Amino acid sequence: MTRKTSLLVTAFAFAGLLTPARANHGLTRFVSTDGIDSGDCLTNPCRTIQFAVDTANPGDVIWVRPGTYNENLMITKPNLTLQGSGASSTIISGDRTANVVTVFGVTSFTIERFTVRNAGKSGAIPGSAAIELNPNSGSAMGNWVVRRNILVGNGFGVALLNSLGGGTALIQNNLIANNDFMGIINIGHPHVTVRNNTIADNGFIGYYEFVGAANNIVENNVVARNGFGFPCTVCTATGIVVGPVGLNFISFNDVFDNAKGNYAQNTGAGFIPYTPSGPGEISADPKFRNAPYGDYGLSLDSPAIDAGTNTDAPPRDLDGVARPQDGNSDGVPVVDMGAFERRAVN
Ligand SMILES: [Ca+2]
Repeated sequence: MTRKTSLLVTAFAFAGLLTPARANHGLTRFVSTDGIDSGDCLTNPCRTIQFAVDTANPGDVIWVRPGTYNENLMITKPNLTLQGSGASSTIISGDRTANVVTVFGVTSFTIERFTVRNAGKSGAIPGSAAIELNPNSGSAMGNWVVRRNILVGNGFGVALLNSLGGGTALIQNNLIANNDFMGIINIGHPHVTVRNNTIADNGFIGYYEFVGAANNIVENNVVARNGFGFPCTVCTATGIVVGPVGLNFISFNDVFDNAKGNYAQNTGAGFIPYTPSGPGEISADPKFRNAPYGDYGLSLDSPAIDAGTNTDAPPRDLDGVARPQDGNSDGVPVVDMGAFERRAVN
């Protein structure tokens, strides 16, 4: 190889290093409240997320700039990523009649860093969800990711419907609060990980699994004060309700003050109470900073601080704070339970 050829090869190698995202994830398309719904959303941002979704190819990333987007999204294209600019600043607000984000008949999908609110709430269960992930018939679940979102003011936070097996789902670092019915409903999906979420003040049940859900991990969550908004005469718990006991892994959660009890097994014929055998479970007031005003961060004396497991813990919290922090100043940084990591005091 001549020196000139070698330099060229080096130059192309560096060019490759500079553009790995495009090679791995398709194109990045942009949406902004001052955009226009025309073209391809690549150079000039579009106005609506739905237009960008309809324009995208499978594997694309749709980057949404701060603002409020009054939309009910229907996504039937595989392997898209909806990327907000931060949950507190990037809001998808539904019309209060239906799901806000419906992902239907596709395998893989990622949504992160949005507030999603105003799904339909009226009418009988099941109502509508902030985010419904529904593989429908003919498409096994691939990899679903719901990460670092705020899901408030809906019927359900996250609804995983129509299990067909296969694939995984990760629901991580979300605040799921003040929804009328359930925080998370899982209709029989296996291989679901529910980690470091704050699931509180939902009207009916915090996390609910239907019979058949197995090999699921529920850890490092705060599940508190669910079940006070909706009457349930057969419920023996409104905190965490699992399918088959012994095939799911419940550990390092703070499950506290749920209206009808904290844990139950759903047998299909009814609920029976049980106590999870996993380590690290506590039931104590998580001491949110100011929940009535939407601040579900942890007060200095919260028992959820440094009480999770660092194993497989996410590297950041909902707000982007690095995990783990040494929140109790004992010299050992340990991840907090819930969606918010309290910063160490130096
Ligand atoms: Ca900590």
